[in-house]
Amino acid sequence: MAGCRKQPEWVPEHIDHHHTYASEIMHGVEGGHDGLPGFRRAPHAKRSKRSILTIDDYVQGIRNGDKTILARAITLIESNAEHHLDEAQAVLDALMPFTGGALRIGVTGSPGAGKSTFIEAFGNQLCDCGKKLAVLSIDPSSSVTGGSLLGDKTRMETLCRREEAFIRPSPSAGALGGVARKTRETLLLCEAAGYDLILIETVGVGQSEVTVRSLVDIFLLVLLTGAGDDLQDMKKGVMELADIFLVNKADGDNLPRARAKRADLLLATAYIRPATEGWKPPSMMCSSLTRSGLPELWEMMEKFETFTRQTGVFATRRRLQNISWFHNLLDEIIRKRFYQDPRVKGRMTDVEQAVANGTLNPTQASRMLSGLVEKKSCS
Ligand SMILES: Nc1nc2c(ncn2[C@@H]2O[C@H](COP(=O)(O)OP(=O)(O)OP(=O)(O)O)[C@@H](O)[C@H]2O)c(=O)[nH]1
Ligand SMILES: [Mg+2]
Repeated sequence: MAGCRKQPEWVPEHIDHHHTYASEIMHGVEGGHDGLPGFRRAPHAKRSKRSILTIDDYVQGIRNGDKTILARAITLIESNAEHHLDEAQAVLDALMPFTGGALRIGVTGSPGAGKSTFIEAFGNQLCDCGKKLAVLSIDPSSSVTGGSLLGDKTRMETLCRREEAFIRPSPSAGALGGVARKTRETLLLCEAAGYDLILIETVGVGQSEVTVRSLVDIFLLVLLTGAGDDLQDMKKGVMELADIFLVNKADGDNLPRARAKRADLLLATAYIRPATEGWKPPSMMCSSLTRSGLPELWEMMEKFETFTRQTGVFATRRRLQNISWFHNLLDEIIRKRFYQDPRVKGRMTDVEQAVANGTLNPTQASRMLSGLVEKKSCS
């Protein structure tokens, strides 16, 4: 191997190449691991244990109610990778004829109101009655706390294990618009898989409940008893989204407080504009621990569904939701094309700087940049 020895890299170039040094560098091994002849993965070798699914595998699997395939399809939908987009949309397109059959229920309320515990109890009751249900969640705070998934897994422990139930936590933290789109598409996949009820849980901390309202047929507001959720402080806007008010934790020492809260609600709801035309939102009580009030709640939901189907509000709401979904998708495409346009990209930093320095006002700047793209479409 002596002939293979190289001078160390730090040696100046003019130094005699035959000089010897305390340290020498040897050529590295060539070929594969341990110097064995080069090893290349055979082209047909399996890269992962997960089999690759075709569009048809996804579609058939979901139609057959295969939860593993459903979960993988949702992961595909949630992927932000460009190359997954076409595949995900092909799966969704093929399944669209089988969607729309479920009752979509939104569940919102302040943090700790008992939403997950309620879904666990209510979900079990519905499964006992022969229903199949999927639970999805939108948690805008999950990027901060990171704990919601763990919390929900322990809160929905029995529901998790039931054959008739499918539970999927928040797609991903980040832009709510993106989460909403993914949740909608996930909801459609669950419908194609044959779930009769889709429950979407969200923490009522702002925009997320408006988003959920745009995805569901019926909207439930879960309220805390006692000191929490003071109706005076609660935003009127949030109350105007609800079809049913539910005072949870109506058990034990808390029962008198729950009753008082319900009485307050009855007064407060007399002055709000109902979310659903012709429907006066009822105020109900339940306990997710003792399960009291849950059968009555389901009866009320059935009544709501019958009422809205008869009046046509159900169908109208879904049509309007489809239109707004279409506009959201269109906005997304237009935005993406705009920001990826090479001319916009090329000028963006300069224009931003000019706006920051005050040499260009934001109105001029935005008109100027958007004008670049408009010119393109005219030519
Ligand atoms: N006494 C009583 N406690 C309840 C009831 N429902 C929920 N809790 C308790 O309230 C706490 C919060 O419950 P969760 O179900 O996690 O509440 P959540 O609204 O899902 O909370 P976030 O997802 O964090 O917003 C837990 O300690 C539950 O055990 C109920 O009906 N009665
Ligand atoms: Mg929860």
